[in-house]
Amino acid sequence: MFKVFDPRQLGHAPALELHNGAFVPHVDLPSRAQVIVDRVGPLAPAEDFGLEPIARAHTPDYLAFLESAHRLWQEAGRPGDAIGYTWPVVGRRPLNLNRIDARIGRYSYDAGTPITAGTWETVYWGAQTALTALQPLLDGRERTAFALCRPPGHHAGADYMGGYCYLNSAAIAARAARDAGRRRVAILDVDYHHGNGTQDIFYEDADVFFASIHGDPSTEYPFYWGHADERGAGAGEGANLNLPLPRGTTLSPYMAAVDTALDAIAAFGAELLVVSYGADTYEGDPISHFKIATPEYGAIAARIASLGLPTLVVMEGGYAVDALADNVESFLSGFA
Ligand code: SP5
Ligand code: ZN
Repeated sequence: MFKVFDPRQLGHAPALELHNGAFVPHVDLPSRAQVIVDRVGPLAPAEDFGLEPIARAHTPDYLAFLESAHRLWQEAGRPGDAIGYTWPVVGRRPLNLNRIDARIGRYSYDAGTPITAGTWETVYWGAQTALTALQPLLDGRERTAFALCRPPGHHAGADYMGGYCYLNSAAIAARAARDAGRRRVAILDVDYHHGNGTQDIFYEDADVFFASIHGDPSTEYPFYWGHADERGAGAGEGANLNLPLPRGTTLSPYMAAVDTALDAIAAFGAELLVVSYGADTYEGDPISHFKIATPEYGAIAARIASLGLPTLVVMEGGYAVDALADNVESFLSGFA
């Protein structure tokens, strides 16, 4: 398995997130990546594919915002991380405002996703990490690859950040695989939280199938996406599959959902698979509520591997840092 990690992803170190009415220490620590590097290495550094493949999944105005936001925040005399406090309600008319607070509100949907001094460099190299890991799958040198991306990406849409995510590395890689000639690409999202950004990016796309297994959004973040009746729209109708599961879900019902998703991906005729892997389905995760045990990740991955598709694993969430290396190692072992 080809594994990629770029150390330029360690610069993003958000201080605080808004949680249950108070600012608390942020859970997406740089150490999340470091403990995985220390276990599953050696990992190759990223090659630089530039902004063009990133701009195939994100809008130019959003990228300009993200690149400049922390500088504008500092120029406004603010200390610390840039974070929003006012958001336009759904349906509000589009306005091109310059005020940094208005721009953050326009391009985000929560207060868990601060922009730090190191955010742009980190997320840029996160996207390059996914693109680098994709290459040997495209030229047939490898069957599986692991992109150790940090921060996660699956909550980021074409023009918004949220859920600790800024650039959607899995979506960028899936689009790059299409652009390289793969006619049909599937994304299987097994993070605890629904991959709303990925769903939005491909919602009307008939050639990228998105399947997600996640905590039921009627009780779980991100609430406004991930319901079972969201099936895609326009040309993409039928190419989106949400499999919400209740708090407390254990391996057996989880694996039944994996089988449902894999059957749909096989029927779709995918030529390449991107897996958004979150280890926050782990029974000890501090912010999530499934009951998957460490050795069970290998069984889940083996089931996914039975599809026989070239597969790119992209790292998403997982916040039990003490168990994270074990969980990732277990998951990757299922592809061996
Ligand atoms: C990629 C990913 O897993 N994003 C998850 C975003 C979840 N944000 C909402 C949950 C807030 C929990 N914050 C807990 C802080 C406790 N110290
Ligand atoms: Zn998650």
